[in-house]
Amino acid sequence: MSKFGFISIVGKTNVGKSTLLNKILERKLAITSRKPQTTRNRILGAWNHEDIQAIFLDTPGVHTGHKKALNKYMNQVAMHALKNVDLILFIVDRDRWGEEEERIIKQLNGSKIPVILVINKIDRIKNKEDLLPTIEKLKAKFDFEEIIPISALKNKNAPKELYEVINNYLPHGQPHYEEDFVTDLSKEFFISEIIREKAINRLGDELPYSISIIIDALKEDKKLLSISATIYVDSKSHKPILLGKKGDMMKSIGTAARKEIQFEYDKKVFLELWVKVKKKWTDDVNWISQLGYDLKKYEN
Ligand SMILES: Nc1nc2c(ncn2[C@@H]2O[C@H](COP(=O)(O)OP(=O)(O)OP(=O)(O)O)[C@@H](O)[C@H]2O)c(=O)[nH]1
Ligand SMILES: [Mg+2]
Repeated sequence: MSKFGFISIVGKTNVGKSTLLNKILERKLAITSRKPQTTRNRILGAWNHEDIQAIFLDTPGVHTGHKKALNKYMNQVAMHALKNVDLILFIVDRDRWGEEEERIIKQLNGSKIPVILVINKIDRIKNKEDLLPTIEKLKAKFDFEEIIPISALKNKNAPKELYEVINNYLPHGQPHYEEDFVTDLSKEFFISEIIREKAINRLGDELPYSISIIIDALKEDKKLLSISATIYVDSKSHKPILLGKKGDMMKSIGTAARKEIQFEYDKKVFLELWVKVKKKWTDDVNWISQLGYDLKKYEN
C-alpha cells in the first residue's frame, strides 16, 4: 500500500534545516548560509521513493528578539508548520537548547503529530562519548517518538534511520503529485534566492537581514536566460557596502549568481543587477507582500 504525507522541518535558526532538506532531496532546493535567518518562507520539496511520496516543508528558523514585520511573518510560517502535517522533524544543533526550542515545545504539547528529534552537527562533537549525555538530556524535554543524531553537512547521504522513520510514520495514502513534481516555487523565486545567497555569503553580519531581491524582468528562449534584478537595501548607508569599491562587491555577487543559475537551468545566463534603497522595508507589510510573502496565509 502506498504512503503519502507532509513532513515539516522545524527548529531554531541556523541549526541546518535547509541543509537537511537538500540532503534528503539530493539537490539544492533551499539556500543555506552560516548566518542566521537565511530561509524566509516555506520551501516545499517533494520526495518520491518506491511507493512513498513525502512532501517536505522547510521553514524559517524560529527566532526571538527581532520585532519587525518580516520576523513576525517568518516565525508565523515556522509555527504554522507545527500543525496540519503528518510528521515533524525537530532539528537541534547538538545539545543547544534555548528559548526558541521551548517555544516550539509549547506549541507541540497536546498535539498528536509524531515528533522526531534530529540532533544535527554531530561532526562538531569531538568526543563521540559526549553524544550519549546529549541524547539523555534532550530525551527529557519532550516525548519524542525517536531521536536521530546526524550530520546534514558531512554525511554523504541522509541517514537510513531517517528514511525508516518516514516509512514508519507516514499514513497510507495515494500520491497527490506527479512523480516529477519537485516544488511549487517559481523560477523567479529560485533565481532571487540564488542571488540572495551569494549576497549573504559576501556581506558582513548585519546586511543579510536587510536585503531583498526583486526580479524585474525574466526572458527565456532555448539557449539564453536573460534576467534583470534589483537588490534592495533598507537604508542609504548600506548601498555603498553592497556596491563595494568600484562596484566589485556587486560584480562578485553577480558572477557567482550567474554561474549557479547557468548550472541550474543548463543554459547561458545574462544577469543584470541593480541596487536600490527601500527604507525600512523589513517593517513594511506592503513591501513584504510584494516580495511574495503571504502574511495572511500563516496568521493562525
Ligand atoms: N558542521 C556542520 N555544519 C552544518 C551542518 N548542517 C548545517 N551546517 C551549517 O550550518 C549553517 C546553517 O545551515 P542552514 O541549513 O542554512 O540552517 P537553517 O536551519 O536552514 O537556518 P535558517 O534558514 O536561518 O533557519 C550553514 O553554514 C551550514 O553549512 C552539520 O551537520 N555540520
Ligand atoms: Mg534555512
